[in-house]
Amino acid sequence: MNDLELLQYLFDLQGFIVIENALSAGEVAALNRLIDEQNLPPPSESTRFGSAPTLAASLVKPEAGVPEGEASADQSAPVGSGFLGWGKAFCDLLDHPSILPALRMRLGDAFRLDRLYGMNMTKGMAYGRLHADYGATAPKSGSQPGEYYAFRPNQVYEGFIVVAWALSDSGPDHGGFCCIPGSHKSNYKLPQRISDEHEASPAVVIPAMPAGSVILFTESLTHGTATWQADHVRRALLYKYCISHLAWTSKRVEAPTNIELTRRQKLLLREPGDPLRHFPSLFEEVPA
Ligand SMILES: O=C(O)CCC(=O)C(=O)O
Ligand SMILES: [Fe+2]
Repeated sequence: MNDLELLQYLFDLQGFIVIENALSAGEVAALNRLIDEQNLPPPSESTRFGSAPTLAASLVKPEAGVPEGEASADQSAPVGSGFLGWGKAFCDLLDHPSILPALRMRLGDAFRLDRLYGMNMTKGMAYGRLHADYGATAPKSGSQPGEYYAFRPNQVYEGFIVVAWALSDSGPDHGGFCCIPGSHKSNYKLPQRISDEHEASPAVVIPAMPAGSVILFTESLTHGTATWQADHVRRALLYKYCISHLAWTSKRVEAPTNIELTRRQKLLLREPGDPLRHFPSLFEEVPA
């Protein structure tokens, strides 16, 4: 079984996969250095940083406790391209070789980046109840259970895939990202008993992610954030991708004006369009 087959199987089974050593220690250090240079407000004031796009208020009244506009908690004065403008290293994560084969396997040849933001947390911070954007637990009553995870011949259709890069160690001893493995396929809404005390539920796991790991998860997975228990700061960079015809908001991540992007990186920031008809393949070789 090749690696991709294994990743495909585990992603489908669990709703997420962790790839360790996706970034070298040098890449992690360079990204952390660039973030340090931003003099961000302390995590206690703003859990999120470097968000893009900056979002309009949701048209739908949010359910209590469910994060609404993802940039709403970001006090770091982001601009249209968010942290992409902080350095080439952030742009190179857009189509980093560690994630590209897995993203292509999930989303095909035409996909786009919808939004991004960073997360930092310090000891004792609790943030983020369990939620899922699609399926039975989704806040929108109109979505049918499993609508975004119907299994058709050899393809899985779902909404968004989040790629979250760990820039500091996180895991069961630290807190951070947590989820209910397999919940992307559940036909039942999250029971209130688990929602009320998700950190006490044996159904909820906090995957181990040493710095340099990356997690890919489907937004139909029931997931959230567990209280940060570690002395060091949590740092993660979240990039949210979807098949090219989908969009979450009417706003777009803008290309940074100070960094030259590759052809593929530019394509990832394009307006939505029908895959391979109004949105080109990200993998086509274009003659120079
Ligand atoms: O990485 C985490 O803590 C989860 C973040 C998340 O689910 C969200 O921001 O919607
Ligand atoms: Fe989420």
